Amino acid sequence: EKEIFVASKTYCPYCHAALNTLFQKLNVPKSKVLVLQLNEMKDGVDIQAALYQLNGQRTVPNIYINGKHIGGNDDLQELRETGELEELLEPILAN
Ligand code: GSH
Repeated sequence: EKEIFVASKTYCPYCHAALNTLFQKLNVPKSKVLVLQLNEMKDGVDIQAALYQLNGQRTVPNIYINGKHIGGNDDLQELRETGELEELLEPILAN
């Protein structure tokens, strides 16, 4: 079951940083994260437009954790610094 969603682009350094934080630094299993590489998808532009309608964010990475919109990489890193990210990830890493 995927509890984290990351709309990404393969060439986006902020996406690389966000995915590196999740997978390398925080050891989130790949099985818990749905990563869509929008630039490789036929409907990627439409998905990005739909995300903008949902959360007002135009850029990637566009991150959700347990259905909660987190924002981009800068938002993710800020949550990490305050310790809130570890809290959000706790139930995901526990099972
Ligand atoms: N402050 C944002 C973050 O930390 O996530 C920066 C994200 C950003 O600028 N992403 C670029 C983007 O989405 C790609 S590297 N550009 C518009 C687009 O690709 O449609």
